[in-house]
Amino acid sequence: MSGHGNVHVIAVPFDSAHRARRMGAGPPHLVACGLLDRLRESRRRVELSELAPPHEAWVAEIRTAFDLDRQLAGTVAAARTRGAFPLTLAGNCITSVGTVGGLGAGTTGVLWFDAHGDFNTPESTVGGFLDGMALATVVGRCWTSLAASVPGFAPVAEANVVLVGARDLDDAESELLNASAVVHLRAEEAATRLDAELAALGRRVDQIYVHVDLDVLDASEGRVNGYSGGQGLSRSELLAAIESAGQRCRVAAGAITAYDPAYDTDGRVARTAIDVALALANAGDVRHAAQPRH
Ligand SMILES: [Mn+2]
Repeated sequence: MSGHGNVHVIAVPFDSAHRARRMGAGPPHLVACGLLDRLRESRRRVELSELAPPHEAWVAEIRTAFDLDRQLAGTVAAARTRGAFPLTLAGNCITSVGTVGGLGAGTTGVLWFDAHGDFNTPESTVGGFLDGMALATVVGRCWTSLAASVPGFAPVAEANVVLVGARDLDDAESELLNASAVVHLRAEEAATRLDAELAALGRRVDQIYVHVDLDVLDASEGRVNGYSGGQGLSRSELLAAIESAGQRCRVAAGAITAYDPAYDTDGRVARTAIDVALALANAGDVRHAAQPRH
């Protein structure tokens, strides 16, 4: 088979239940900037779906997030059944619960790029933003009943999570993270330590989900959203890290989240996001190419 597998791009253009507002505007903007065309340049078949909450549903931040996650899990699972690589474009990081659910059975690891820990719980949060609890939800620390309603979802073992680039942590969140088994690499440690961590992760799990909250990027690479800043990864470090994930692990799905085009006044972040999409698809291809040897 050819090295380039098909890709199913799944747009979830919501931020806190608002469609196409703030970071919810990111997915349609990236599509308008040519993300699908870029993936098609390597002769992939690329499909696009856009998710929306059920018409009759009352809209509320938490409820709607999990409505979307339930749909996303089904769409991701269907893409995998067809042999396509699921690539989620989302406003919010809480979509990670749906994407992980769609990967279903098997041991799943997570490589999570983010300026933030997303490791608050309903008890520790002072901001009340559901996305600040996204990784904590993925590992089963909170919203456990709602997460259990997402088809295929099972909490990811904390030891199988590698968090890269988080530098903007609340005090209580920082304590929770330090006491957890999550592998946390600062941006400046990625170049020297990430490859070995991924090699070890690849031996522990069947597959990984690669979550790219674009605000992991260093401030010098552009402004990603209203929460971004501080010392993060350069564009080239981020792309190299995703490539290394593809070599060390079976990358089963990817996501690009938290991009608010209103902050990206010179369009640099959009160009980087499209490079990241291609890097994720390529990392997924390594899995396809490697399959016959398993
Ligand atoms: Mn995040």
